[in-house]
Amino acid sequence: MSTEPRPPHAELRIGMVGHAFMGAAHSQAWRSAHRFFDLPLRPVMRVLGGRDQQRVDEAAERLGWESTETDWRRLVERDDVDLVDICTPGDTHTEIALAALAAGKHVLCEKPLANTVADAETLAAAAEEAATRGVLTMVGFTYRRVPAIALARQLVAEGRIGTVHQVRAQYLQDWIVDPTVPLSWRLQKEKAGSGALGDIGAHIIDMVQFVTGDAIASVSGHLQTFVSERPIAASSTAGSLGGGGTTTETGPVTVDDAAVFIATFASGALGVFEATRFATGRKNAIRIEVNGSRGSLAFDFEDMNVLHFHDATEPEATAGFRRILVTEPTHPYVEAWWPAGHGLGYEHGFTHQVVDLVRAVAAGDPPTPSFSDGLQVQRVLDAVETSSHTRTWQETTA
Ligand code: SOE
Repeated sequence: MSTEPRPPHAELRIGMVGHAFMGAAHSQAWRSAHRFFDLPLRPVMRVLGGRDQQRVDEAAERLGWESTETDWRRLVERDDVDLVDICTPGDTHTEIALAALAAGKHVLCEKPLANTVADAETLAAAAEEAATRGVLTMVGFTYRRVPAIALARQLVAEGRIGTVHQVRAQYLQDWIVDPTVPLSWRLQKEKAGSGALGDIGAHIIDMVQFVTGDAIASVSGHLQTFVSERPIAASSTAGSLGGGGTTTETGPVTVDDAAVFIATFASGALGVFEATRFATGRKNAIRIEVNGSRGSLAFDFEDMNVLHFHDATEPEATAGFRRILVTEPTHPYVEAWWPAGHGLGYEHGFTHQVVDLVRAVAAGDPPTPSFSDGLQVQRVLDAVETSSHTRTWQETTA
């Protein structure tokens, strides 16, 4: 065995801003991606950003970051950071991402890309300019990288369900049905942009457009707020998904609790969408069904290792939905993990996101979904909101 020291593996040094739920999910991905997948660059968790020194230090210790900053501006300027990962509420995405791109850092930005179409346009333009300098960007629509969803995309692209005619998509949660759940940032328009629509509706818009390879062209929607006043959280750190103490004061909920819309696609296909935080008993159900001329696909995140496939070209006598357990090494992303049948979870989508991003950065190839893809989703969200306010159909084009 050679006694020569091994050359250091080339590194990709990460600076991440935000350390709540998404920060923890992203940290897990940065920690584990290169331990399961063969990556051309080894992610180094260089610095974690957060506003409060004690809290960010504790989070860095727990999540595995080497150092901390309490000012994101210092973090994006640091010479020992190559990529900035933005895991903060939507109202901060634009400023942080623009500063990071200007500083020559690659950017991974949580979804939705921004709170407004105007901001998303600014970001998409900045990303395009940055790409000319070899600086790359990606939006965190992580569910694309659930193996069953990646397989669904493959089957549609291979023509296995023929021409897509109809799609129905639901994202169902119930974490704010209780009216005493505090008024977190996710329920404030100036911070979150919108409610169920942007937070979880954005995911099903991206997933459906990804699986079908088609774009939503027009929408007719309705937004509803069921609980319009909620107790104010005892501290700004009160759980973003409902936990934490409250004060006796209340404040207005300024976003939707539920959003529904019907959509036409560029191809002429038709879609029905529903995003809600009031589906009592549904915790994180993401249900997507795609019907084509030669077959159908159906997925539910509450059974995320499974894809249902109906091949309508099979003889009638034996045709029917078959349950594919998407855990074979031949299925997307699965080979790097466990033996068939052992299954993956929510966190693996984030790991796959890191894997694809690191490979793209190493190759100098633009990753997907791009900021332009994020902008397109933002246009759909905006069209749904305008449709709800004006009671009219809206086009999603610029
Ligand atoms: C909260 O509704 C939330 O955490 C979303 O913000 C995430 O994007 C989704 O993955 C789970 O639910």
